[in-house]
Amino acid sequence: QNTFQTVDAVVIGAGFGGIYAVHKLHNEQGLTVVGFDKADGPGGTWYWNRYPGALSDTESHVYRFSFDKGLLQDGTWKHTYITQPEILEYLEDVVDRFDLRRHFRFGTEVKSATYLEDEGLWEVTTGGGAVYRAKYVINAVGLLSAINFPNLPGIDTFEGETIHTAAWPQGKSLAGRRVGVIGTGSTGQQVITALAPEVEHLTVFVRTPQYSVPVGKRPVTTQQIDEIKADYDNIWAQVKRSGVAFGFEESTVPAMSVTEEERRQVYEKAWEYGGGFRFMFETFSDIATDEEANETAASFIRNKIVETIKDPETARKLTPTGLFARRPLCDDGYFQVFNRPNVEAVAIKENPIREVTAKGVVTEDGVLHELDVIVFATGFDAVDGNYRRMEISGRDGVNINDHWDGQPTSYLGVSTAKFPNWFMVLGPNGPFTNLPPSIETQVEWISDTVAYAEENGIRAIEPTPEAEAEWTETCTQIANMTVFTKVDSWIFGANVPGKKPSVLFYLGGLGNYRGVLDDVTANGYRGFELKSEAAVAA
Ligand code: FAD
Ligand code: NA7
Repeated sequence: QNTFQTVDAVVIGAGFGGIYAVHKLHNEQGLTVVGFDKADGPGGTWYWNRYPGALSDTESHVYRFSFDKGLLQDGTWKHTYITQPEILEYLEDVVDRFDLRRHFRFGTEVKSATYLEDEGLWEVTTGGGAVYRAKYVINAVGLLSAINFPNLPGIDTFEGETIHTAAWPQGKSLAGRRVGVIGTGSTGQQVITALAPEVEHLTVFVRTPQYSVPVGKRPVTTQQIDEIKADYDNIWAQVKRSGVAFGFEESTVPAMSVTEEERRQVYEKAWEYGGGFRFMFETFSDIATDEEANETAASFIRNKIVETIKDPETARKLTPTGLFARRPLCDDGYFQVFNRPNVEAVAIKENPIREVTAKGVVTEDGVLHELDVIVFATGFDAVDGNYRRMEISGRDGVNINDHWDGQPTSYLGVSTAKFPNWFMVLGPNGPFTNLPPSIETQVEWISDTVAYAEENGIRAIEPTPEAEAEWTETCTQIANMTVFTKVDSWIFGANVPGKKPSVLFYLGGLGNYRGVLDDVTANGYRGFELKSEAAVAA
């Protein structure tokens, strides 16, 4: 017979989401909470992604928690964007500031969660065999966290090293080595730009070239930081009523409503200032929704790439075609790197990787690209990936993989039918934004809901299948109004072999999302079924 410990709530994950959830539930509500992370410390994304060049592409002053004024006033940063070591240190400080470390079990993977209907409790087991029972489970397992590691033919025969960017060993340097990088998304661009000056030779395997604009990383003065701190109330209010929550007002001007010359000036200014989301959403109102508008931005970026990369053949390999419709990227000198004599681009759509051998990567043209290290910047099994890696079974023994057969769904991105008292932070069909303010929004909603249940003798709360279907339909309709659905990317789960592409985000913006949550709560948890202790006893 297994012995188990009983707590009020189990929190899975120690990134932004898990840290804040433990703080809310324990420090503010006095519940007993145990948090788990398979990492050996807090930080989540920023614990794992220690690759050279890892940087947030949200500006420093809004890539942080907003919930505590003292924390905001004590915060500081050196540049307009913060690096991985700085974010990790920030999150470690938050954990210590709010005395949260003692609630976490690090180096501990959660293997399963099973709902025990008679007890009204979840039974959670860890990789080490520990068993916990809890009324509530809060999953803060990360949406870009489960690694996508493609299985290239012959990879096991490679005599060099392979490293995924999201499992980068602390302090690992590749200086002086011959390195191949597979993947040119946000991560690939960052690691390529950082590695180029220090490695002996860099081979970049480019499958789909991407649109990218300068990030605009600049030093900041103490005075600039003080001005932001003095204005934080307004800044966060604006972030939380905006769409993408990146700290700027989204444009309301359609691209085709101005002259070509005016458009060029707007893009040029945005290019100079920097920022991927700014370029897509602060310039014009319809780049993400109208193909003609989209093409004006896309062609501007293509021209910049061609101007930047000196060798025309290399420029061709790095220049995207078609819609500018993935998560908008920004970089710190990525295209310039291809002018270096030690950097080479291999276009693997036209010349695919045939196999990996002991010495390196062989492409279809028969060329062996000799390598000491292969870096996989191949991204993530986004959004539902970490859920599907656990054994999760809800009411009536329904497994999450069966419940999500075909498409992962949710009601409001935070809950799903048949899984009572089981909450998700950034679950399927949650908001697509600068994420800390969305994470805070969801954690606050979840902890308020837990408080409501505790105060009102609620034994179980879960959404109705109808409410879940309606939310899925809402998210699908909104996604179909955008250009994002027209290209393959992780935003729709179209980046992992065998994964069925589907709508994974609410693209209606954070302001609207917060309005929906408020409305649901104000209307007696519309769409949820609440079962009281009294009803069960009777
Ligand atoms: P995470 O930080 O991903 O934490 C989840 C944790 O759960 C992980 O530590 C994981 O180990 C743990 N976990 C998962 N499953 C289990 C299990 N079964 N048992 C135990 N532990 C488990 N967002 C932005 O808004 N702006 C950016 O600029 C930005 N840049 C990014 C750059 C990179 C390289 C990456 C990968 C992501 C970036 N993101 C960015 C997204 C980023 O993930 C979020 O901003 C945020 O950090 C997510 O926090 P989280 O707590 O939800 O999840
Ligand atoms: P992404 O954006 O999913 O990029 C992954 C890259 O890896 C992309 O260029 C892929 O090419 C490439 N890839 C993936 N699998 C393969 C295989 N099998 N062969 C060759 N190339 C491959 O992940 P990132 O980590 O860059 O960024 C994800 C998010 O995390 C980002 O938006 C930030 O928010 C942080 P493809 O484009 O699919 O042709």
